[in-house]
Amino acid sequence: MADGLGGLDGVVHSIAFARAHDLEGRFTDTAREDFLLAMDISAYSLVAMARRAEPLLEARGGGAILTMTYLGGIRVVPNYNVMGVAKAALDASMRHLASDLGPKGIRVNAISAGPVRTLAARSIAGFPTMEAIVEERAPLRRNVDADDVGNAGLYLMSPLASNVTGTTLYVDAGYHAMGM
Ligand code: 0WE
Repeated sequence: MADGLGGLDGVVHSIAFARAHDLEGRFTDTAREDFLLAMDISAYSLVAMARRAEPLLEARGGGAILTMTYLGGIRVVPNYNVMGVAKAALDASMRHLASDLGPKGIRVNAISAGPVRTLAARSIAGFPTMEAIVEERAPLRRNVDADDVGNAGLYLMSPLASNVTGTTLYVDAGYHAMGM
C-alpha cells in the first residue's frame, strides 16, 4: 500500500442492534445474553472495525472514523434501555480509539443525532410521540432528517475537521441543550 494504490481515507460506523423486546418495558429486566448482544453489535463492532481499518488509514497518512451515537447514552430516554448502555460504551470506545489512533493521524468522532425517521424507526413504539416532543421543545422546533446527519458527517470526515477528534457533534436541533 506504500504504492499509494491501496488504503482508506475514512470509515463510517453506523450499526446498532438490540432485541425489540428490550426497547420497551424495564431496563432492569434485560437478560445477560441480550445485554451482551446489544453491546457486541452496537459498541464492540466499532473497536473491531477500527482495528482492521487502522493499517489502511495509516497507509494514506491518516484519516477519519465516524460513529453514530444518541442522547440515550448519556441520559435516560424512556424505552431506550440497553441501547443507552451500549451507546455509553460506544462513546467511551470512540474516545479511547481517538487516543490510540491520534498519533497516526487518524481522527475518531461521533455524531449524536436526534430521532430520524428511518425504516428501523417504524418498528419503535412511540416514535411519532418522540418526533412531536422534539418539534415542541428543541430550540430549532424541528426534527432532524438524514441529510442533516449526512452534512455533519461530511464535515467530520473532511479536512475541515482536521484537528477535531474524540468528540461528539450534536445534530439534534439543539434538543440536548434543554433541561425541560
Ligand atoms: O439507536 C437507535 C435505535 C437502534 C435500534 C433500532 C432497532 C429497531 C428494530 C436498535 N435495535 C433495534 N432492534 C430492532 O429489532 N435510535 C437512536 C432510534 C431510537 O430507538 C429508540 C428510541 C430512539 C430515538 C427506542 C426506544 C426509545 C427511543
